[in-house]
Order: sequence, then structure tokens, then C-alpha cells
Amino acid sequence: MVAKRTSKANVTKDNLLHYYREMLLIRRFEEKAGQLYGMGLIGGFCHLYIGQEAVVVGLEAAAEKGDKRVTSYRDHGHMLACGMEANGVMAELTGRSGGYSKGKGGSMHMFSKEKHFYGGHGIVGAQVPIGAGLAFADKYLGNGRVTFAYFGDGAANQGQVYETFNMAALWDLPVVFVIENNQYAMG
Ligand SMILES: Cc1ncc(C[n+]2csc(CCOP(=O)(O)OP(=O)(O)O)c2C)c(N)n1
Ligand SMILES: [Mg+2]
Repeated sequence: MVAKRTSKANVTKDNLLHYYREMLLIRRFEEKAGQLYGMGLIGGFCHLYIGQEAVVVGLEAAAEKGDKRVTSYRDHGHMLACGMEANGVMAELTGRSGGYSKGKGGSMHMFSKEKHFYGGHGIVGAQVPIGAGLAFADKYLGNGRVTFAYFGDGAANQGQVYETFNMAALWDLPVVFVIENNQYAMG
């Protein structure tokens, strides 16, 4: 289903150090977000990615320029890992105009066209068909790009997920479906 790529994972010492820094950035960011949420400085929802850092950092290591990603509401780590600014994400969490959605979207609703990050979705499983749509566009354009569509174990029984698998297989779409099995469903 995924377009064949010739590049191999980089495993030099520098690369490993970089991956470690990325994971640590996510962990520290989330610890701070949790603290601010507890203090009432973050409005709305705030789902942390603590414990799952290696999933997105590992997959981003395999991504190439122009590849797309879309995920659920547990999205802070994905944004940091694809190169979005920690300041911009934190500004959004705290409802400031400098945030990625000008402070109107909050934790679950941030986007970056520049970094090919397509959200941030609160409806469980809804990002999966969106991911297939992004991949359909890339296939149509023939640009060789791949979409990473992340979803949780709690979303894995949603009907639209299976409909998407079916269409992705039929149309041979360049999409990687990633189930992040944290063994809980939101809480
Ligand atoms: C369509 C829909 N049904 C129910 C909910 C309520 N809900 C919010 S999170 C969640 C559980 C999702 O679990 P999972 O996909 O494993 O994500 P995790 O929180 O573990 O990252 C549910 C049922 C929702 N947001 N959308
Ligand atoms: Mg889960």
C-alpha cells in the first residue's frame, strides 16, 4: 500500500541523540502542559502524550519532506515531532493569539500547512478517512508523498476506520495507518 522508498533509517550517534532530544522535548512539554492545566491556565481539554513519545519520533524519522500527518486529539507530541514550534503550540494551549489557531482552537485543534500537519481531531476515528483523503490527493498528483494517519486503540472499532482501510486498499493509497495502543480510551 505504501510507495516503495529506498532510504534507510539513520542510526548514527547524532541521529540517535536527535531522536532522544525530540522525545525529551515532548516529555518536558507535556509535563509543563499538565502543570498549567492543573493550575487552570489551559482552557478546554488537554490530552497528554506522555509515554508515547517514541511512537511519533520513530515514525517521523522515517518520514520525508512533504509527507503529511493527521492524528487524534492527543496531538501535542505529533506537532512537536513534525517541527512545529513549541512556543506556538503552548501559546495555543493557553489561548493566545500567537497560537497555531490564533488561540481559538486549543489543544485538539491545531494545524500547520507549512509542516503538513492536518490536526488535531476530537471526533474519535474521524482523522482516519481524512488521512486517506490526503493520501488520495497525493496519489492523484503523483508526487510520491506519504500520509501518516494515527489513531488510538479505542478508535480501532469505529466503522469509518474499516471503510477507510477498504478504500485505501482498493485504491492503493500511499497511507500508513498507525494504531497507538496505549491500552486505554482517553482515561
Ligand atoms: C465519535 C466519538 N465517539 C466518542 C467520543 C468520546 N471519546 C473521546 S476520547 C474516547 C476514547 C478514545 O480512545 P483512543 O482512541 O484509544 O485514544 P487515547 O485517548 O487512548 O489516545 C472516546 C470514546 C468521541 N470523541 N467521538
Ligand atoms: Mg487508547
